[in-house]
Amino acid sequence: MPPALTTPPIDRRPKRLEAMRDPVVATIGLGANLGEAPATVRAAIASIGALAQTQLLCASSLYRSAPIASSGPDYVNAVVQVRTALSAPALLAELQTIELAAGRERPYRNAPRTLDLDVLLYGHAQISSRTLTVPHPRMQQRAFVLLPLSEIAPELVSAEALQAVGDQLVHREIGI
Ligand code: A4P
Ligand code: MG
Repeated sequence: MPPALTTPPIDRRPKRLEAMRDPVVATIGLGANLGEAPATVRAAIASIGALAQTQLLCASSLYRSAPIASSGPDYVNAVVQVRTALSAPALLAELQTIELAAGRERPYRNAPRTLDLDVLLYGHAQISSRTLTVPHPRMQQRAFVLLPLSEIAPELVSAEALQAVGDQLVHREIGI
């Protein structure tokens, strides 16, 4: 009988390279109500699709709605899904870089903004850190998230959830 092997096989997989993590489908909400909001949202969708290790899977139409718990002009919102090998914090950091490039300022909470990019979902992950909460804690309360999300991923939005925000007026705008 041969002696039992005591040395475990060598794990040659790189441990710390972002590039080697399994891709995840992430859902991102976009919003803007200052400046050329439709153009900004469209450009942001292109920027998200151009992120390293990230592939744009689908993008909703643009939707227009009055500010909710915010102020200023109407918002333009959209939702996209990507397949990404970035970690959730790395994805958030990339989205914040895109926000900054679009002139995002944060004078106070819920201030009008040139561009807001929120990680709505990151696969099935539940994340609760100082800088990141996923699923986004307010997404179920917002028609400007649920309507575009139901357009591109209807399986993620129940009829009950849509009904619960049915009093919020959101217009799908094909041409903007
Ligand atoms: N943070 C934590 N979790 C997340 C996440 N899942 N995605 C942290 C993105 N960021 C997340 O965000 C503040 C901090 O939240 C970040 O530094 C990040 O570490 P922020 O974008 O600077 O601040 P905010 O905009 O005041 O917060 P947030 O969460 O984006 O606001 P909401 O609740 O999304 O509301 N009305 C209409 N019609 N359309 C809109 O798009 N948007 C808001 C913003 C209010 N009313 C609106 C709309
Ligand atoms: Mg935000």
